Amino acid sequence: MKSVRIRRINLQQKEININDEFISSLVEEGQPVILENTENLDMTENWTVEKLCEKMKDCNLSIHKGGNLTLDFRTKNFEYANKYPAADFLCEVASGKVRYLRSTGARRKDLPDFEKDYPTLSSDLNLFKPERTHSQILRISPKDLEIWLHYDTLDNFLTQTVGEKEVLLFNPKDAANLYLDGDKSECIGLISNLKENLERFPKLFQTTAFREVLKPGDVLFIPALWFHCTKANNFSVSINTFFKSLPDKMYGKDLYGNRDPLPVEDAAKHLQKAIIALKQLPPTYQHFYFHKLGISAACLSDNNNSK
Ligand SMILES: O=C(O)CCC(=O)C(=O)O
Repeated sequence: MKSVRIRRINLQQKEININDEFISSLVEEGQPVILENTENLDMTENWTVEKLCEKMKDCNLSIHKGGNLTLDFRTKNFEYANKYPAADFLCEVASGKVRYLRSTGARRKDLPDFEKDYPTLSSDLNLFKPERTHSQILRISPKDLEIWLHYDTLDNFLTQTVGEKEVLLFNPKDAANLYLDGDKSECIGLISNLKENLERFPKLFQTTAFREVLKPGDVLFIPALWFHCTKANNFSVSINTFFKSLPDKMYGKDLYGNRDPLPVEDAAKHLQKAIIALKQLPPTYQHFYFHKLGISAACLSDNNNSK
């Protein structure tokens, strides 16, 4: 596995303001980048655990609760707990218990809107909001909590406000070597247990890992479809902003920022029809024509599995 560091841009040195024009240039470039030396995004002093308990005292949260710091969405080694008093959650996180907040909207079907949902926090910082923002999500983790490797279909700014967070990203071009199951990877704990993962999943050797440690005030741009996992080095508070960069008509209703664009869903339906049509033929013809039409063996076995 090749390892490279994620490029950093010092906003003050380069006299850059984060505005929609600058954001468009990042999207066009399509590479992850860390914006550093931002104004008023380091909340180390303002958001100590005690101060957060006070600011969030009226909040009841929906959280992830488990016993293993390496969270795995595929095997669900955690459960969801609702109406969790924020003070209890924060004390447990501070003492290293396996708890994780990925904030939801005010009602479950609402998109998370950090500014509106957490006014006592959002008034503390200068969080920029791209014109085509989809949702803004508050994320709180204990030391050493690692989030599974996955991709999202929206572009994303991950703003680190308290604590340090290690991030590991892969280019979408590496998808074939990342052992995918839907939008998640079978490789779990890539940051904490890289050696074990390389032994079990040898195609990882062919990938290039983009790595860095986010510090309070850093903003990581994660382009759509880039795989990412993160690990908090200590008590961590981040906010991530999903925004759209494709034409509006290409996005369906999507609470989590990971629904495939509508043309992809359309293409998948056509592909299913093609597979069903070819399956009318004897096996020798099937293999010949699947190959000729460039339909991969993976599609074929997916189709077999679903039967
Ligand atoms: O660092 C985290 O808590 C998860 C970040 C993430 O997956 C995202 O912003 O999409």
